[in-house]
Amino acid sequence: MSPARNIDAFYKPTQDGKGWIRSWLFTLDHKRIGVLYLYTIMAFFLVGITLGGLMRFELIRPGMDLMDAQTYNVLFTLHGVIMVFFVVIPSVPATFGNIFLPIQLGADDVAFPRINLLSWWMYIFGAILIVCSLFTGGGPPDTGWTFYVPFSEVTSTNVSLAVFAVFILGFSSIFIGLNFVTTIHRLRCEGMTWTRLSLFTWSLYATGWIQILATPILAITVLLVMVERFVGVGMFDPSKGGDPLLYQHLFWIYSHPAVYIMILPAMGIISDIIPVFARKNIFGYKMMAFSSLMIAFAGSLVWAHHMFTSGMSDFAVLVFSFFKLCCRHSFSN
Ligand SMILES: [Cu+2]
Repeated sequence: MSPARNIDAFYKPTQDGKGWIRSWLFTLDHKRIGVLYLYTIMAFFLVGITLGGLMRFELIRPGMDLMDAQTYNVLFTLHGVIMVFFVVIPSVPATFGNIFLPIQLGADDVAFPRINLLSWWMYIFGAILIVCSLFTGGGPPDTGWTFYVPFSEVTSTNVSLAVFAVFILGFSSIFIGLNFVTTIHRLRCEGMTWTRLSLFTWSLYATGWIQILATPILAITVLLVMVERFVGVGMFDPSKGGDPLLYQHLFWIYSHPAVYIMILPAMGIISDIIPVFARKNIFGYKMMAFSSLMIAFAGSLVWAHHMFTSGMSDFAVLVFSFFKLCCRHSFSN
C-alpha cells in the first residue's frame, strides 16, 4: 500500500457521515479527483453555454435587443475563457484520464497524488480569480479569450486579473500532464510494455507532453501582458516599442497545440471503444500510437495559420501554409 493510500484512509468519513465533504475536497484518490473535476467542469459548461445562448439571442435580429455592445463583448470574452480554459482543455484528461489511466496501466494511483489534488485546487483558485475579475478593477474583461494586444493593454477593464487566472489554470493543466507522463513511464505494472498500452493511454501520453511543453509558453505570455499593464515595459504594445505580432506568435504556439489537448484523448477513447464493440482488434495499433505522438509533434509546428492576415511576412505565410498542408494530408486534421 502506497503512502498516498494511507493518507487517503485518514480522510475517510466516519460512520455517522462526518467529514464527508473533507474526504472529497482533500482526497488523494485519482478516481475521486476525476469525479471532482467532472462535476466542476460540468458546472462551468452550463455557465459557458448559458453565456453563449445569451449571445445567440442578442444576434437573433439586427440592432440591440438584450444588451449593449460592451456587455456583449464581456459575454463573448467570458464565454471564450470558460469554454476553452475551464471546459475543453481539462475535459477528457482531468476526468476520464484521471479515472482510467492508472487502472489501464495497472498502477495504484498516478505518480504524484498530492500534485493531482493541487491541480484541482489550482483550477478552483483560477475560477475564483475569474469571478473576482468581474467585480474588481475596471470590471469584467472585454478582450475576447485571446487577450490580443495592444487592446488588452489599453482597455480599462480588469484584464490583469483575468490573465492571472489563466496563468493559474495553466499550472493546473501542467500538473495533470506531468502526472500522466511520469505515471506512464514509471508505474506500469509487470508486463505492461509500451506496445500493450491502450490507445487511450497513448493519447494521454501525447497530450501530457503538449501540456508540459506548450502550456508554460502561454502562462509566461499572459503574465507578461499583466506585467506590461502594471509596469509598462514595452514587450507587446507598439506604442511602447513592443511587438504585437510577437504576442500572437507566443499565444498560438500554445493555443494551436491546445486543440490537440482537447481532441487527442477523445480520439483515444474512440480508438478503444470501437474495437471492443466491433469485436475486432484495432487495425494498425502501432501506427495509431505513433501517429498520436506525431500529431503532438506536428501540431507544434503550425501555429501561425492563426496569423495569415496579421501582417506577418509573406515568406512566413508560405512556410506555415506548407506545414499546415503537410499536417492535413498526413494526419487528417
Ligand atoms: Cu490552429
